Formats: sequence, C-alpha cells, structure tokens
Amino acid sequence: MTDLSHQIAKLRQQLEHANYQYYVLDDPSIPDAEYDRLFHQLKDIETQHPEWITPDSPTQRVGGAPLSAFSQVEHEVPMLSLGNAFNEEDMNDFNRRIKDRLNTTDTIRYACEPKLDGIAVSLLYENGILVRGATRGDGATGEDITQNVRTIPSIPLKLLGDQFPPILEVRGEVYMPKAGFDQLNQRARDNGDKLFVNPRNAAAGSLRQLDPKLTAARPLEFCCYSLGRVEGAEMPEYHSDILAQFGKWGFKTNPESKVVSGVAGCLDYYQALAQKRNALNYEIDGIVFKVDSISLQQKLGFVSRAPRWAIAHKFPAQEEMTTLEAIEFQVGRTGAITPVARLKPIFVGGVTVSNATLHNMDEVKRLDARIGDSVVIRRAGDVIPQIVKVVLENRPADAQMISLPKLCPVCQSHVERIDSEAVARCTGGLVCGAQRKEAIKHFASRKAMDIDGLGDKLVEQLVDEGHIDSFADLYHLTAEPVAQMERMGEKSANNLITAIAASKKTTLAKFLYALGIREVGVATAQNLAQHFGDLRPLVKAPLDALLAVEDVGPIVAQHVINFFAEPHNQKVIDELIRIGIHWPAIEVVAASDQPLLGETYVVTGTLAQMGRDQAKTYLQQLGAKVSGSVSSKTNALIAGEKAGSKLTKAQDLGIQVFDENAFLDLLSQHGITHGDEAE
Ligand code: 9MJ
Repeated sequence: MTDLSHQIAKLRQQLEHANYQYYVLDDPSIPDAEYDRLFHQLKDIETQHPEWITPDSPTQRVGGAPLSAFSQVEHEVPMLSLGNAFNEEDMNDFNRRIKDRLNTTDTIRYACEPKLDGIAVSLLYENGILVRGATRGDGATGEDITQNVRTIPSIPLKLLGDQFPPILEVRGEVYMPKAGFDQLNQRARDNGDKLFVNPRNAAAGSLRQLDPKLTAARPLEFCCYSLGRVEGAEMPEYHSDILAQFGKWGFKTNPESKVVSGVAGCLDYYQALAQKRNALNYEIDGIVFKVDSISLQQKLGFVSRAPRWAIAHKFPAQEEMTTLEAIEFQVGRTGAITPVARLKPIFVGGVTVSNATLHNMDEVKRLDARIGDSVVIRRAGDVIPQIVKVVLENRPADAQMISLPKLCPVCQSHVERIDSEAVARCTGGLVCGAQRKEAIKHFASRKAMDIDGLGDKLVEQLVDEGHIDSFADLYHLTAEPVAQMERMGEKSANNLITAIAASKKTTLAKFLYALGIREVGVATAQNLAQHFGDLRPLVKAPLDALLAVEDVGPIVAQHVINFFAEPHNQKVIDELIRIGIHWPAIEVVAASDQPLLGETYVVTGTLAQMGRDQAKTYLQQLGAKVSGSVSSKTNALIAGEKAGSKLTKAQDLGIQVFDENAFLDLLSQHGITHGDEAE
C-alpha cells in the first residue's frame, strides 16, 4: 500500500467506525467536530485523486446527481407481507395452525420483534460492499433506491469484519424516529409547507425522492429483521442468531427483540411492549412473532405472499376516519382563541375521541377543513388528538366553511387578529370570564397596581369563592368576608383591604401596565405615559400618534388601538377612575426641553427616596433612554446602595456615576423636585 492509500483506508475506517458508534449503537465515540475534521480530510484527498473514490467511501453517502426515474429490481427471494392478528384468539389460532401443520405438541419458540412502522427495504451486499437497495414493491418487483439508501447513516456501506457471505441480502425497515418527524413537520409548519401525516408517510416520501440530496437531509434510520438471498456461506439455524450475526456485521437490530416460549410468552411480550410503546423513540404498529427455527419455517412455508411461520399482532390503530361535526372556539387564559373540532366519536389510539385541537385559523386553512368533512384523526401516544388530513373525495355538497367569530364566545368583546400573528385573541381582557383570573393577577402585581399581599393564590381564591369578578370589585371588598376565607384572618384581611385602598394612588404608567394591553410591558407603558402625559389623549390617539412613541411599532400600536376601541374595556377604566384611582399629572416636555435627549442612563442598586421605576420615569421625562445594562454606549449610571457589578463595570469603563444625592441634584437642576408631586 502506498502512503496515500494507507491514509485513505485509515480515514475511511475511522469515519465508518464513528458512524457505526453514533447511528447503530447510539453511543458516540468522537465529537462531531472531530468527525467533520476527518471527513474533510478524506474529502480533500478524494478531490485531488478522484481515481481513489470507491462506492463504500463515507464521502459517497451525501447524495449524487438526481435520477429521472427509478429502475425496477426483481427480488430473487420474494419479499413477504405478514398476516395480522388483532386479539388473543387470533394469536391462539396462529399457534394452533403451526402445531397442527408440524404435527407436534411441543411448545414453539417464537422470536418477538416490535413492528416498525416504516418502509420495507432490501439491501444487497457483494463481498461485503453495498451494491443495491430496493423497495419491497409488490414483493416480486421493487424500485432501485440504491442512491437513497446510501445516504442513511445506519446502513453500512461496507460490512464489518471479514467473515461474511459473498452474496448477502439483508432486509429491514427504513423509518423516521419520532423526534426527527416532529422537527421536520415543525419546519414545514414554519415555512407554510404541507405537513406529513405520520412518520411512516414521511419516511416513504423521503425514500421516494429522485434527488438523493433530499433524502440525505431527512432523519431516516434502518433496522434489519430478516435475511433475503444468501450465497456462499452457512447461516445460523435460528432467526434470533441470524439477527445477532447482522449486528456483528454492522447493522442496527432492535434491542427490544426477544425469544419467548409458546403463545403465552408471545402474549406477555405483547402486553409489555404495549406498555412501553409511547416511550420508544420510534413508532410501532404492533408486534411481529416469528417461529425462531429456520428449519421449522421452511417446513411451514407460505400461503399466497405471507409466511405461515410469522404474524403481526397489531396494536389499536392510531389513525381513523370520522366526521367533523362542528367547530367551537375556546378562549384561553390569555385570550387566545383556539378552534376545537367536535367529532363524531371514534375509537382511535386506544380511546374514544370526540374532540381534536386545530391550533389556530392558519391550521384550519392549511387543512381546508369544513364542517361535514371526513377527516383523518391521529392520536399517537398521549398526544392530544389531531386532525391530520381532510378526505376531499368524501366532501359533502353542503360542507360549511369555517370562519373566525367576530365576537368572543365568552364575553362578546371583539376578536382581534393582527396580520403577522397566527393566533386570534379576545380584546376583552378585563371583562372576559375566560381571562378574568389572569387579568386580576396581573392587575395586582408589583409592577402594576402593586397591591401588597394580593398574590396569585389569593386572587384565585377570591374569584373561586365569588368575592370578585372584576378589577373594580377589588375596591368594593370589605374585611369581614375576606377574614372568613381559608388561610386568612382578621388581621390579614384588614391589611389586604388597606393595601387595596392604598393602590388607588398610582402612576399613569403603572395603571397602563396594569390594564394588561397586549405587548404593553413596563417600558412601553412608561413610554406611552411619558409621551401622552395623561390617559385621555392616549385613548383617542390615532395610529400615527402612537407610532411617534419611542419603541412603539405597528403591532403594539394596533393592540393599543384595539384595546381602547373595545367599549367593555372603556367601561372598566371609567369605573376604576370613578372609584378613585388617580395618578399625578405628567408634564409632557417638548423635545427641545429634553436636556438628556440622546443620552443613555442605567439605574442600579437601592435608592432610599424612590423606587428604580420612579427614577427611570424621571430620566425618561428628561429625554434620556434608560437601559438595563452598562456598556460603552452608557452616558451615566445612577447607583444606589448595594450597587454591584454594574457599578464595577461603569467604573472600569470610566462612565460617570451619580449617587442618590447627585442624582437628586441633577433632577433639580432640570426643574424636577422629587416628593413635590400633587397628591
Ligand atoms: C417490521 N416491520 O418491523 C418483519 N417487521 O418479517 C419485522 N417486519 C417481517 N419483521 C418478514 N420486525 C416479513 C416482514
């Protein structure tokens, strides 16, 4: 061997070994980066010396030129299909037929294998090198998919070891693991492409690509389960030993496979795997039981195209067809409106299903679902049942289009759907029964109305026990009924009522934030308050006025407009103001009067005389931008007590630092005296 051929052989051996460890044994031996490095080293040599390229080189997996059509392949040994058993009785019949035919009372040894739900494939090896891959087709003739099977990393291009028959045909299933399928469909959903109905369809579609580069991009695996043609060597007497031999040659075999004794052993195995089914990372649709002895298999032979010595005991189907009888729109805790399909009840995936989620209106459109349609329902594992397909051929003439309701089915507020968002929402956040608890929790929270002692649990309790239904109800609460509640007492009830009353004095920014307008967080609420100065001009603000506010874009602006346009919301606000919620007026400062315009400030540590939010409001009033982190763009840092890393960083960067007194001086220089607010 020359140095170069030696180097090539070594690289190929290292890469195939790493591949085998990763894809067949699920036990990676080297980091991905090292694999890539070795791969590129080999690729470089092969580019310079194309005469050295062989079909079993790991570089030849990536996919060559597209085909114009698949050619046909004759299977010398027919590829069989399997008869089905659906219950214990069918299994007992199967076992009895075998014993009768063999004229024996001996207990039969069965090899048990999970039945992978993919595509049956034949792989032909000549002198240990993969020379052909073919689909099953009708069992006698299939399609030549050699280019595509080469791209599947768990298929050896070259057998391991040197003790293999000169001609060996290995059969098994190409399948797509659940995680790969979910990722593929998520990507398709993100791109607005058509989704695959299930992993089996995805595997079939991926193998049927004329361009092997497309197959290479799909997460396919291969697991072997039977022997086809073999010439020039003796194979073991038991099917289970043949599978073990396949493992030694570098194939993936199913680790769940097991040999059992008699039909009782088969039924136990079936139960055990049924329990494990959801936890497997690939889909199975049943169990295959095979007589383990090859000589007994030969005695038993075939009927039509199915062997008498094997059977598929099926699990309950995960897909069924039923009728879409109606669509209801459910309102979630955050106002998201989800279409839910009401179905003619159907037994699927082991349970009776009468509802399926449709996610959002884009999904309804993508499926082109109409009321009255026949639909395919899939319930895989514990996942919520889904409509995966509409059977268009069955569409009745009076099938009804589905449209998003204009009004919320719970509170009759308007439904909004912003162009760029898939989800439609109820705009009646303050009044909608479906959103009430979340809305009140948010209203009471620290950065909103800051009602001390009114946490999430207590809000739930107050709503559940009928004490409050709205924000305004909070201000009508009295201590006596609250004191009677579980985990409350007179003192805590009194404290709560006092805290609620104290919250009436607030700031416009906090009040705006408390209203829970979509996409209006603390910073946006502050910008809005600062820009408009009071609620009235904000409520009436047209789109262009909102777009002039710092950091407000078209989506936020539209949410603000929709919120204030909803009469229910307006009523709630009016009531809160009547109850006495108030805030100090903010002087709207013209841009020319904003001395800190264009500067960026950061506030850190504890200020003795005001909260950090108040400090931020003052800075914004003066035109400064307030950022959360110190960088070279920061103009100054306001540092209270216990300032930590931000202070160190500012000092390192040589940024000006104001302590609280210096900050108060800065404010007064610009005409702001803290503590001077109108009550
Ligand atoms: C699957 N699909 O997992 C067979 N199969 O054997 C297993 N299919 C089979 N065996 C003979 N594990 C014909 C089909």
